[in-house]
Amino acid sequence: TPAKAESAPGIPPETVEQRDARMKWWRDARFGMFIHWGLYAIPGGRWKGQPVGGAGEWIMNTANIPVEEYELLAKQFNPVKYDPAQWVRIAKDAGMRYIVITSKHHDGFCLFDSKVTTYDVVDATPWGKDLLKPLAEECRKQGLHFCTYYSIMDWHHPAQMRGSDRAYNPTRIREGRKREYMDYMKAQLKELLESCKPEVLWFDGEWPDWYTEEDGREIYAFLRELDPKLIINNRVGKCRKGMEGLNQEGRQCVGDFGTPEQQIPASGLPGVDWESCMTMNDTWGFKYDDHNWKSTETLIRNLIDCASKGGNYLLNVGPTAEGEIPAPSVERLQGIGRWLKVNGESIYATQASPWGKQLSWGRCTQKKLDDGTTRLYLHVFNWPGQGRLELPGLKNDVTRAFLLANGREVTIRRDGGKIVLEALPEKPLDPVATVICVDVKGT
Ligand code: FHN
Repeated sequence: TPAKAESAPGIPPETVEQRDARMKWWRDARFGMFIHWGLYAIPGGRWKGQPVGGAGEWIMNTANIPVEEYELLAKQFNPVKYDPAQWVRIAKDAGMRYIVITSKHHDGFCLFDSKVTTYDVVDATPWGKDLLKPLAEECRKQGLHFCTYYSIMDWHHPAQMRGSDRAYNPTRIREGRKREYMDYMKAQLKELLESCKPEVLWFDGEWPDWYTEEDGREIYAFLRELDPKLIINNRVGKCRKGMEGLNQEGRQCVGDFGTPEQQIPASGLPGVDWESCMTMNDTWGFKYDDHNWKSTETLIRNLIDCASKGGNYLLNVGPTAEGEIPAPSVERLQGIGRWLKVNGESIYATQASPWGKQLSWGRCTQKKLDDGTTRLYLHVFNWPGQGRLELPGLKNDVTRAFLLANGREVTIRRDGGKIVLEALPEKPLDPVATVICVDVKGT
């Protein structure tokens, strides 16, 4: 009998092969766009003329805004510059292979047409149209995978009450109303699946105590029954270790991949699917006053770092209330796209580095080629002097080595237990990361 990949109680049984087939596109994709968009983009981190600290999408909580007051923002939400074709084009040109957008964040406001609430973009805003459906259609048209984020914690739903601890603020459930909220979630998730067919359901806000592991299994099983191919992150259940995002050891966890947040694991995690989500500045939702942008170099190296450890990189943008992706984000995405155009082969559909430890000069990914050889992609961050680079502990025969960007061959010399690449150009072809391909026999 084939091994079961997922054996948590209540979860549909699946063989390893079935699971591999279901996860294939996602594992190969390596790079996706996260989009945090909602009413919070209107204040953009300012409330009543005052700057509000923390992430922009948390403003309702951080500024302690009552539901009735926050709700009024919906009347102003009119994203006249929203151009889903352009958003998808920006993601695609950046080399991203999928998009994950907030369908409902912690504030409870829905970007899709929900029949179980009027607190959505269709019923409550001057815009009056579903925002997710056209994006989903554009994704399919331009060949990207469309995915949705959904928050379990909900500061607007009457079954939940915001806590008094404003920094962390898990909600409490009102007496006897848990089932009502579970059914609300299931109704909305079904609506989402039917209206825009997301390929990943990316849960969040699972930490309030009233939400249990068992609830997670119920939601997971419900969704996989509706769409057996769906991929669901581990925040559907209660297994993740804080922002480290990976599952706690020794537990039967629900969910298909781990979710490190604002960090990248220190080393590869054989047999574990994971995706690091990260902001480009210090907020997920748009903030007028956040200019603390990471450099393009950092973002490219983060993507490489994730790939070298067998994970995906989900990079966030926070569009404005009018519907524009901020220019600094677009610039950075263009820079990443330029690098990937030349070096994408070294990222997509690759596996983690064969070297467990980090290498002094950079990172490595690998891929099995059709002829059975393995191609190592050396991502050189620190270009070596004297035109030579040492590869420790490589016992396989090396058949060929060349620079990915221009195909120029590199001299290979065996020196005992290590391989030395020689006659490298004096300067890197790209100072961010120059990729050297090394083809070796076997694995
Ligand atoms: O509280 C949220 C936060 O606003 C944002 O959505 C991130 C994205 O991963 N997740 C939560 C914190 O874990």
